[in-house]
Amino acid sequence: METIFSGIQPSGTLTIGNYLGAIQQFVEVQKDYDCYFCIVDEHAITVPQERLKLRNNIRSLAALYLASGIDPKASTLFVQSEVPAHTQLGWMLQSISYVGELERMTQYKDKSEGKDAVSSALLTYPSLMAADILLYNTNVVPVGDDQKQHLELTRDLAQRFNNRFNDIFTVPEIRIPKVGARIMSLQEPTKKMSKSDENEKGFISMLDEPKKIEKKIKSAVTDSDGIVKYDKQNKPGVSNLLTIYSSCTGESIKSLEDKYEGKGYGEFKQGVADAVISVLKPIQDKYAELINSEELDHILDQGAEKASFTANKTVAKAKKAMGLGRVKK
Ligand code: ATP
Ligand code: LTN
Repeated sequence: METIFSGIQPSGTLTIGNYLGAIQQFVEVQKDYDCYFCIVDEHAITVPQERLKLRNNIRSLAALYLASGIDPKASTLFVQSEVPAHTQLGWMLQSISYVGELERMTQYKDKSEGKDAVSSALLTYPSLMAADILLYNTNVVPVGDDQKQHLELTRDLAQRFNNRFNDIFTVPEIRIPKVGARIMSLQEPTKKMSKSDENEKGFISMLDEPKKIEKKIKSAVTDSDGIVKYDKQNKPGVSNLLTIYSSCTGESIKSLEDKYEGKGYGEFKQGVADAVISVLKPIQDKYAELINSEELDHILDQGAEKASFTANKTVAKAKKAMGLGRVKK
């Protein structure tokens, strides 16, 4: 069976963008692959975090993964910082990453722009991400569109390591959903929806109450045409809502356009809100059962143990290939 790895940062409550771009495909693939899903808390600290909030976000993210349908019997769910092999291999991969290629990453450019105190970890973030993936001999990495560049770098680093030292890493493939790979902000539909957006109206959190979801969708930026039609260039707001609607219901964009032909945005937005609520409500109910349960800790303990087993083997191979440590006499 082939292996899948993916991670999400506990940097806030997940948005519908994270759900449609990432988690929904995780749930889909888990029966066909050996899956590892990670709460990448060491990535989250590349920008400042408040410790108690971070703690809560880690637990909350674990509960959301499970409430969304990640099955701990089929998949390994764990917290990155509980498996030290990630930072160990991350460091080794930093030693073969070039500053120039790291500086070219758009996520680094976006997150460092205009800031004067940028952590060095924000720059070396992709080397740690490559380690996450390469530790498990991963074949496929399901992510949203924004992670393409990081995945290409991961592939380069794997090949570079294999050529320079020893052929130990599997070069992974990227998997991006056909619809929903890039959900945009409700307020600025040319910008990606992001859980760390300062404007709360720009995103729908997976834990937003139905009333709030409805309100946010009703105040989503559209245009003055009054026509429900997919046209990313000229109608980014309506196109984004169509994408959300289609990913939530499975109905094609074309059939949604037909359904709302001659109808106004009011009715259309109500349809979008209903579709989102019907996806999120059952997840929220499940989440409430899990968040304070011991079962959650048990699942994460077992996940860390299982992940460590595989990851430690890879670290040992990588150390040997690079000449780190000793050979005992
Ligand atoms: P942050 O805003 O804190 O940087 P984020 O919301 O961009 O975080 P991540 O934790 O970086 O989320 O991403 C987790 C997964 O969700 C990744 O696979 C990413 O590609 C996907 N993802 C994030 N935002 C979107 C979006 N707007 N549309 C589709 N997929 C997304
Ligand atoms: N960089 C990703 C999160 C992430 C990840 C990973 C995704 C860290 N490690 C390994 C896939 C595989 C992000 O910002 N969305």
